[in-house]
Formats: sequence, C-alpha cells, structure tokens
Amino acid sequence: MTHIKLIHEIRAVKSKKELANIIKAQRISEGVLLDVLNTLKTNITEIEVANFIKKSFIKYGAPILSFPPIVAFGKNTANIHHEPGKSKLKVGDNIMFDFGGTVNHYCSDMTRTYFWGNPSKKQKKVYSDVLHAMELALTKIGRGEKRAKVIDASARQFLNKKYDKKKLALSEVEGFPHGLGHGVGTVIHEWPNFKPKSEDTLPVGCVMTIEPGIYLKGKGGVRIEDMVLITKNGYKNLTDVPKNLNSIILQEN
Ligand SMILES: [Mn+2]
Repeated sequence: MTHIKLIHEIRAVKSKKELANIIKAQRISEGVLLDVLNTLKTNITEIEVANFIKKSFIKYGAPILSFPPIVAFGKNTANIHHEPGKSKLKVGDNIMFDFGGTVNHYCSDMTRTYFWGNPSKKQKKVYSDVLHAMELALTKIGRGEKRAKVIDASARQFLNKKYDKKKLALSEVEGFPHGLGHGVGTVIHEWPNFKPKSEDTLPVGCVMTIEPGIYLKGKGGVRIEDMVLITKNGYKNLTDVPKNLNSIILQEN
C-alpha cells in the first residue's frame, strides 16, 4: 500500500529556501542574545530585558517575533509559562531566555539558561543533567532514530530517574511538563511533535527543537533548546550558541 502524504507531512519538509529563512532567523536571534547578555546588570527587570529583545529584533530588520519573548529570573524560571514582569535580576539567579524571530514568515526558536554569578552545586548539577538529557536525545537522532516517542523517552527517562516528582514544579508528565520538542516552520509549533505518546515519525528535511528542562518547585528551572535539521542519517544543529556549563556562568563586570 502506498503511503499518501498528508499536508502536514509535506509542510514539515523544508525546501532549501525555507531552511535558509529559518537559519537566517536563528542567526538574528543569536545576535540579539549576544546584545542581551551585554546589557544584563544586577537589578535590571525582566520586562526591561524583554523590551530590549523586541527592540533588537527591529534593529536587525526582523521586527516580527516567533512569539512574545520569555525572560525569567530566579524562581520564575520554574514557571514554563512565565510572562516577563517587574522581577529584578539578583546575584545567584537562574536566567532563562526563550525567544525567536522570523524571516519571510519562517520562525526560529531557542532557549538558553544562564547563571548570574557563581551558581551553587545544585544549580550546576541541574544544568549538567538537562544538558546531558539533550545530548542523549541528540545522540539518538544522530544514530538515525526517527520515532518521536523514542527520542522523547531518551531524554525524559534520564531526568525522570534523577528527579523526584514531588520536587518538580509541575509533574503531570514524568521528567518535564512538556514535550521534548516540536517542528518549526511558518508557525512556531508545527507537526511533528516529540511527546511520550507521539506516534509521529520524523521526515527527512524537517526542523525540530530539542528542549528538555527541569523545573524545581519554588527554586527555579533550567531549559536548553536547540533547533536541528533532521537528515537521512542524523541531524544538523542549526543553533550556534555555546551551552557548556562554563559559557553560561555570567559575572557582572
Ligand atoms: Mn520551542
């Protein structure tokens, strides 16, 4: 029996032109992120940073964002739906940025978590675990795995074993309260989806986010998100921002 391709499957596979737009949107986001990092200072508010992000995208000629930017400091980073508010940046805070821009309607998506000043042992541990979960998922994809739920499980099971559900801010899904990632295109969340029960199979040529996280009740969260192009034998990472522990510890000058 021949497989009839459905519209969402056709849309998921990106042409060279479409991919170039997504990559351009991502490069602009990376420029914005660098500018943001240079603007951070103790006592700056989330809303000030969010406004700076919006202005920077305009400056780079990409005024339409993929979605309203998420900027969270301290314990707000445990809330996956946090809206930037009046919270001020303090030494010892986790900082979470989740934003993306668009180029010719094509979206980018990226999350980075930073530490403002030297992190505690616990903060470092959570960061390293989330990063490791991401690497597990990328390794799976790198070996040619295309089943979304198998890739999701590779990251989720690792974190689920390490983190007691009772300490997590939201525990309706084991490990982390969202999918491991999603397709990206002219809309920010499109087919296919990484979820525990997903029956999706990744088509070659789709662009996916990989975004595991750990969110500790009353403390804070860590999420790291890259965008990858799914290739025949693996993937190509489209995100070009360092994420090793040393590069995410920020010190005020
Ligand atoms: Mn995302």
